[in-house]
Amino acid sequence: MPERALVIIPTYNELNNLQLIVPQVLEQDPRLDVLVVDDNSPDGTGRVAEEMAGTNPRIHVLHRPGKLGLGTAYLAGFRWALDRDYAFVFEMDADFSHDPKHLPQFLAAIEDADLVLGSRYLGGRVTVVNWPMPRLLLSYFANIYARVVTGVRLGDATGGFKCFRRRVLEGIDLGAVRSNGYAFQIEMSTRAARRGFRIVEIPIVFVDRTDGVSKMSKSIVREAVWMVWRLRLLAILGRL
Ligand SMILES: Nc1nc2c(ncn2[C@@H]2O[C@H](COP(=O)(O)OP(=O)(O)OP(=O)(O)O)[C@@H](O)[C@H]2O)c(=O)[nH]1
Ligand SMILES: [Mg+2]
Repeated sequence: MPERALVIIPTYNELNNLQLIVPQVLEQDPRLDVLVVDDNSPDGTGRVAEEMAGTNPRIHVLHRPGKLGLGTAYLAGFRWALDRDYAFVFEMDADFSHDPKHLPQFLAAIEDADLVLGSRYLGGRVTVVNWPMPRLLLSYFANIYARVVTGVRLGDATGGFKCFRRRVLEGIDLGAVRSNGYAFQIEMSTRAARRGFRIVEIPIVFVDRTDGVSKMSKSIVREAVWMVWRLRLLAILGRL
């Protein structure tokens, strides 16, 4: 039996994107399944996901009653995956910022790693397309800030295109994970690093969304500013 991989795609109003991206994900590798975690999107994304799942056994859907945030959507997806026999679990956005064509590179890299991060800032290069300069600067300096405060040296700690080996999700105390926005990405990778898991970064080209609207907010940034200090404190206390 080949080891199977689950691609978790959280959605909130991603109707057009989701219909296009799911088939593109599945065609990258026969080992891949998709789990859509939809938060009762007003645009009907959840209903369409359900229809897609009805026609293809590789597509699955989790419905939540309302917009509860990215972090808890992934945590629900991780638990769903751990209840089944997936060897690898991906995080991926629905909005085509994460190109499905990178998926085979993740699958190759995870052979020698516990966690593979798709990185926009690697080897002094910035591989982000179409972001306005303020957004790019925020992301770039957020990464430097996170690196300094957490002490974990990652090129792209806030990125959301990643692949976990099953044992990482089993090894992290998922019930203790608090952050819900970008901080969630920093928290998961920091916890994995502190637990001694082997993290490998691969370069990805990140393209700004062309359809739908961003769910980025000031409160998401604020959460990340404070969360890194919490992670530092927990590390000092030996509780990561
Ligand atoms: N289920 C669920 N999905 C969410 C939530 N917030 C964002 N998402 C999804 O998570 C993915 C990333 O969200 P985006 O809005 O693209 O956030 P972002 O990538 O940080 O922002 P942009 O770069 O501006 O697109 C997308 O697939 C969203 O639909 C949420 O509260 N619940
Ligand atoms: Mg996005």
